[in-house]
Amino acid sequence: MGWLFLKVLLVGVGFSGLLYPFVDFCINGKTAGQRPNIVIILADDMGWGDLGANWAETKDTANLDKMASEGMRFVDFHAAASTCSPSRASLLTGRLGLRNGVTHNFEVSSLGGLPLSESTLAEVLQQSGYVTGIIDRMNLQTKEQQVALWPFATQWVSQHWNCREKAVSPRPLQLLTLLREEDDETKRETVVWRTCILGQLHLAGVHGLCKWHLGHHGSYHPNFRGFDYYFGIPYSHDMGCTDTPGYNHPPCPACPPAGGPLRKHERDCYVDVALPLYENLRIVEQPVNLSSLAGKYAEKVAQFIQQASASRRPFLLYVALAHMHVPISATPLLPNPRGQRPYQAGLREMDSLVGQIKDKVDSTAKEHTFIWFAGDNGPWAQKCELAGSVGPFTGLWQTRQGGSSAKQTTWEGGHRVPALAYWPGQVPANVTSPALLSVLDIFPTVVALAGASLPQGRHFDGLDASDVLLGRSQMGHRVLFHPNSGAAGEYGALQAVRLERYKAFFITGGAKACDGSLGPEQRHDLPLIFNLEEDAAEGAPLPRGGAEYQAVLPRVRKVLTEVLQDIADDNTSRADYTQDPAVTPCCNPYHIACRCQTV
Ligand SMILES: [Ca+2]
Repeated sequence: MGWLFLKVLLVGVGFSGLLYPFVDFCINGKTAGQRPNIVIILADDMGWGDLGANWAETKDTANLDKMASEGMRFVDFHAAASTCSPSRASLLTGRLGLRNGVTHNFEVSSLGGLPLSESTLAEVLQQSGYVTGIIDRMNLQTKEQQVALWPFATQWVSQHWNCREKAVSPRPLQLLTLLREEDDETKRETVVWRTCILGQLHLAGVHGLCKWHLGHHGSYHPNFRGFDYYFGIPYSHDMGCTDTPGYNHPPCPACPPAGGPLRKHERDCYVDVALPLYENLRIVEQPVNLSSLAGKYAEKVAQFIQQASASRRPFLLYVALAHMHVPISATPLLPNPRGQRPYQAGLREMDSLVGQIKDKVDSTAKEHTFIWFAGDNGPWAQKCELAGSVGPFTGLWQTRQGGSSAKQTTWEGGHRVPALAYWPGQVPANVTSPALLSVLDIFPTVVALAGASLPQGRHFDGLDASDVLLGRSQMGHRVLFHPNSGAAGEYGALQAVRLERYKAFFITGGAKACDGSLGPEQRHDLPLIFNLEEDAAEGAPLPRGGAEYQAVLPRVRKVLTEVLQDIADDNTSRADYTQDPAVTPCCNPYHIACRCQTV
């Protein structure tokens, strides 16, 4: 076993930086100065009106407002769905949930995640050279061998990765013991290579730092979806107890103390299992300390950007923030002359974190880095004063019927999100773009900017918006489809259609509102059609007998029929939504709330 152990050490040492000058030398000639670094920052449950540059009533986003003045602000930018998992799945695949299979949220005990048949943005950039290709240069294997053995390596790691015993990756000796049972030498090498990367690589080109929420079990973990390094929480931070629960509505209790009794389930609260914080496959803190999470993210981002930019290799950094989802962190509230309201304090904390990321980019790789900031869906209205602002997009027709017109709905308040692009010298400064764009466009646009190729054999719903971003065009989508996300109809079904300035609803329904009301689900064979340019609040649909309605109706029906046919002809995936309590992340099953801390 001596040779194998030496290789483990060699790879580990290489990734930890001691062989870095050698690796750097090998790679620079190929990529230096040619392709931009990409930073994608995704805010959670942030309202369109939570961005001061969008909505003057908001005074808590000084850093984001500055980024808007130095870059491009999109005022008609949309989530790909109006709830977490499907919106994120579409960001990473460029495809609607009907194609990629993710139509609603995954749970703490979900066995599945984003289907493995889908290619993620990270995987595409990894294959195009954004991953360093260090292994080739270490002469462990050819790329073809790695690819051929990848399914085996993935399967092996998922079989041997036991969350209750932490990961195998930081334990090379344990790994070697397990590997003794594998006869095939090449397979052994692949596993060693892969697990070393997952456990040791801190200098990789593709970096995920985030709330993932696309499956955490086995092969669905981000480390197996193209991210060489992962630091973050596996799902929303209200899906597990913590010691500092922060602000929620209704409030949730802290995790039970050591030796405490099991408590009764409380409605809308997870009380039995603590929220984990991962570094790669390993749980490094459970429960996560929400008060220090933003600081940890800032530290990891700065570390990564510093190391990656020093190498002059292009990198992808995906930062999916916990902000502005509830619970709002109990961080000591930042000074606020207008009072100490938790949501506004949380907004300022998020703004400060984004400012720190931008400052780090500016001081290290300003001319070579493209930052794209966007929201994943609108505010969660049932959280009352802990929900954000929809700005002018109040969804009046729906709120008159009862229920909310924000998160989980296809009304503008749930679907239209803040978005900014920043790249000094490339993206024009202080420009407001009215182009109709979407989170779906991030995938094809970033692939184009990176000089990579779209995966073959599937259709995409996003478009390459690089001409818009670079100030060469105002042309966004003519048509955009909004999938149902929990408030009405079947999950993922396309029953709201955006066509230029018009929007048609074939189904309506309100999400749970602050007052507890739920708008009734209503189907409209003759759709409600709104003219958003004249009626941003979606208060009064066009009269069905009017000429404008009659002109728009056949066009809407035509594009809807066309997209459904296109999806029927496409290679589509199906997500596994089954649950098994055994896959609940738990670093210490002997503690009632799975408590541990290793950092
Ligand atoms: Ca969300």
